[in-house]
Amino acid sequence: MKGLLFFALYALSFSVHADPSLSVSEAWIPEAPPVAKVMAGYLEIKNKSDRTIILESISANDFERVEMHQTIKKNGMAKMVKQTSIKIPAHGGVSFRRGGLHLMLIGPKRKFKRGEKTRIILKTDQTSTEIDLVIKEASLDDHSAHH
Ligand SMILES: [Cu+2]
Repeated sequence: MKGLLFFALYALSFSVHADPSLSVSEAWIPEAPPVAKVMAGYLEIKNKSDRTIILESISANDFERVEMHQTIKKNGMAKMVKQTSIKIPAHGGVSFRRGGLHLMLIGPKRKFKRGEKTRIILKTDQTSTEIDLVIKEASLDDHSAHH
């Protein structure tokens, strides 16, 4: 109950700001063991505008830092490469999903239960957008297997 109240107050402490040219869907985090030092984050971003938007950085209150990673296969090994920025083409989109481009949520500052949300802030070359990621059950092909 105490946790719930904390979570409610926490959620209220933000004012949502969204860039109308971006639409975000399927934003989620696979549930990880409480000892996990890093979690993966997935989302779909659409750019509804007529110009390319550059995603420059991501921040979150619940994590020490958030990185954008690209998983690449080299000599049969999966390797993650940190991305400094991501281009979201005009009238196009970018998918952060398992086995490809993904968010790396590093140093969780609290525990997450299934169904809870955590807010991240996408900073682009135009503005910033706050979105909520939902903690969901991780399926068998969990990203954390390659960490
Ligand atoms: Cu990664």
